[in-house]
Amino acid sequence: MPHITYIALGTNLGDRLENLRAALVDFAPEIQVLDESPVYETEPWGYADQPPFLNMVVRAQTELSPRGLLDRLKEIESTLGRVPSFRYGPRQIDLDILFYDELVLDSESLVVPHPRLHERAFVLVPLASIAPALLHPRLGLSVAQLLETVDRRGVSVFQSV
Ligand code: PH2
Ligand code: MG
Ligand code: MG
Repeated sequence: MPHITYIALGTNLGDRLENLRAALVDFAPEIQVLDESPVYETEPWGYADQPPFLNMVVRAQTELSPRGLLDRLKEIESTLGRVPSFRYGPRQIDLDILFYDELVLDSESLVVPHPRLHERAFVLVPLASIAPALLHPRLGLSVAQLLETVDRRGVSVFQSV
């Protein structure tokens, strides 16, 4: 049974557009991209003294389990040269599971929906461009409603791919 998942991509080191493109190429064949947001340039959140990010969100289909998907995303991150950094620090590529069907999961290694997505304009702006009506299964609010609660300054369209 295929599952629908939303994945956030972020990068602020190296050739940022190329990092996004390379990650999308590596998603195949297990993670089939169904829809892509534009690419946004975003001010760093959480730790200010680092280069600006490029962020985007995709809707994808997969037969992988949540854990299998997480492992595959971690594998792609290391293939693309991600090296360990500190919390909220700079990174070559970051691939985060935002939603997985209507799953609500709290485990030590994986929390779905992503626990901070509703606070982050750099996630909500791209997400709202492809799925404004999507309901957050824990908060019971749509992505468009969540977007109204955050400060969108510092998030601007970089390009549509
Ligand atoms: N990722 C972080 C920390 N801060 N800021 C922006 N603008 N975009 C990100 O993807 C991002 C961040 C850690 O995951
Ligand atoms: Mg992240
Ligand atoms: Mg991550």
